[in-house]
Amino acid sequence: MNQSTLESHLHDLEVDGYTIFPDAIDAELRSGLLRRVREIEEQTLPPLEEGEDDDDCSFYRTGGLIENDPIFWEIPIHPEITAVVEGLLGKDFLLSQVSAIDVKPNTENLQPLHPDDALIPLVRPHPVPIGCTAMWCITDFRHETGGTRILPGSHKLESIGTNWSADTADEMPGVIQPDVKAGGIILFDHATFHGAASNFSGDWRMGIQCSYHAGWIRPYNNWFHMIPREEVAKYPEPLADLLGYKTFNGAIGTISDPGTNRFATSAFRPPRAALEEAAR
Ligand SMILES: O=C(O)CCC(=O)C(=O)O
Repeated sequence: MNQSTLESHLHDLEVDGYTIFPDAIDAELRSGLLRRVREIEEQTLPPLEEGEDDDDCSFYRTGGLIENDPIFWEIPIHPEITAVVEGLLGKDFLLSQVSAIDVKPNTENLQPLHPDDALIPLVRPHPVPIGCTAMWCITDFRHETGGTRILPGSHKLESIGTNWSADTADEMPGVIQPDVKAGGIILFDHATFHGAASNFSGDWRMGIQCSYHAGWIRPYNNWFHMIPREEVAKYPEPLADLLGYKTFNGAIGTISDPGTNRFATSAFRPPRAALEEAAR
């Protein structure tokens, strides 16, 4: 990506709280992702329990993608997206969470507008961006299909002047639903209010949400528990880095050696050492 495109995405994120990358997903990769998520849904969706009705749920969410199949490794390390994420969050940012969201056809699904950093106890607006989400549009995203709703500029607001988890927040003026063709990616600041929407079409609407955090904030997922080191040792290095096998600013996230050392600096090893040991 050239410098002016990078700057233009960063400008959109700064002003509107989101930016769009049309045609950002390779067509073969996109159809592979669609196929694989659908297979996982079929294989892992639990049977309905007594009294449960599948019609009562409006979308399926699929987690554990990275560890499920190497096809998903491409997502967090997408070169254009990560260049912009680094511009937004700074060096040494981390992968926070990856999951697929498949919204059913002809379904009401007004997920309350929310910021993805709602659980972080910092006052709004934040002095610096602390996280962002890349929504991979695996199928078409638009009003009819239940494309993600976004309140532009809301990352700069202290609040949106209403109880945002109440239904009334969904009627807020200014909320948009960007028209993004399958293969595009919407990147938004975690502080930007957004939410899934009703799907009026006869087709499923699939997105894969890939979320990142600044390197000094704890990610949503605990990758160290989710993926054994022996597996991570086989991952591409940039992906292992994103899971936390690198330091922030050279010091945060290191491995302390047990025992006494003469010099404090010699007591720490980079987290990558754990992968090298696992691979041996
Ligand atoms: O699927 C969407 O359009 C948005 C989903 C979302 O914001 C969420 O699950 O947090």
